[in-house]
Amino acid sequence: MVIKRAEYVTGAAYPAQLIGGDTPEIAVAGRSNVGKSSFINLITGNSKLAKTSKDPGRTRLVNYFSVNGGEFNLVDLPGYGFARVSDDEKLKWAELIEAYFAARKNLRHVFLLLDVRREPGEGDVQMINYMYHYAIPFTVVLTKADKLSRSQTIVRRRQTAQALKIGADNIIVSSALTRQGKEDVLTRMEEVLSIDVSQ
Ligand SMILES: Nc1nc2c(ncn2[C@@H]2O[C@H](COP(=O)(O)OP(=O)(O)OP(=O)(O)O)[C@@H](O)[C@H]2O)c(=O)[nH]1
Ligand SMILES: [Mg+2]
Repeated sequence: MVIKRAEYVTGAAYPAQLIGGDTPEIAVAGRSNVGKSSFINLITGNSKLAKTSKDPGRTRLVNYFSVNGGEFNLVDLPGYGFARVSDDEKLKWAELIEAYFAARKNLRHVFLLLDVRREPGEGDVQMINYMYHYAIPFTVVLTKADKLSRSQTIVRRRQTAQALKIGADNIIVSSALTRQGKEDVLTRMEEVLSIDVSQ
């Protein structure tokens, strides 16, 4: 997969604003500050496409990016697990995410991002349960690999696989700084988009 161009399409704050249509979608999910927006910028090769921030909870919208002039949409989902949000906001988040997954017709794959240094949290497990519930295929990505040594990363990858009961081969290690993992993600995207879902 070569991403030649990517443009911001729209951000949905409410379920009614989620976009339909037939364009395949690949979503990026994970807790606040895990590096979702940075991951989208890494994959598209455009460091200014998705807004990144040191302050957790920056992305409150479901943000759509159109790749290669409509080949597919990359979707930046709002992060969870941010302690300093009100119950009202948490509810709004849950409604938006529920509505997103419920109208998941074109959703081909989710990249679930986890910080390589952290144990999967409650929100991560909930997200995985959503994906099993709706039978949405997903790949786990360990972000910020530049923060650990190679050997520490290998250990974290194995531990994460055990904690989530998934194969270690199904986990991609990435870094927005060193661009590690970019090619693996692009290869996976190509695979998931080439699966014939019409039957
Ligand atoms: N060292 C390092 N820092 C990273 C990496 N990816 C993201 N960051 C930093 O982590 C912080 C959060 O990154 P974002 O991409 O904004 O995270 P997000 O998941 O989109 O956050 P929300 O939109 O708030 O949910 C920023 O300060 C980024 O520069 C990485 O691979 N390595
Ligand atoms: Mg973000």
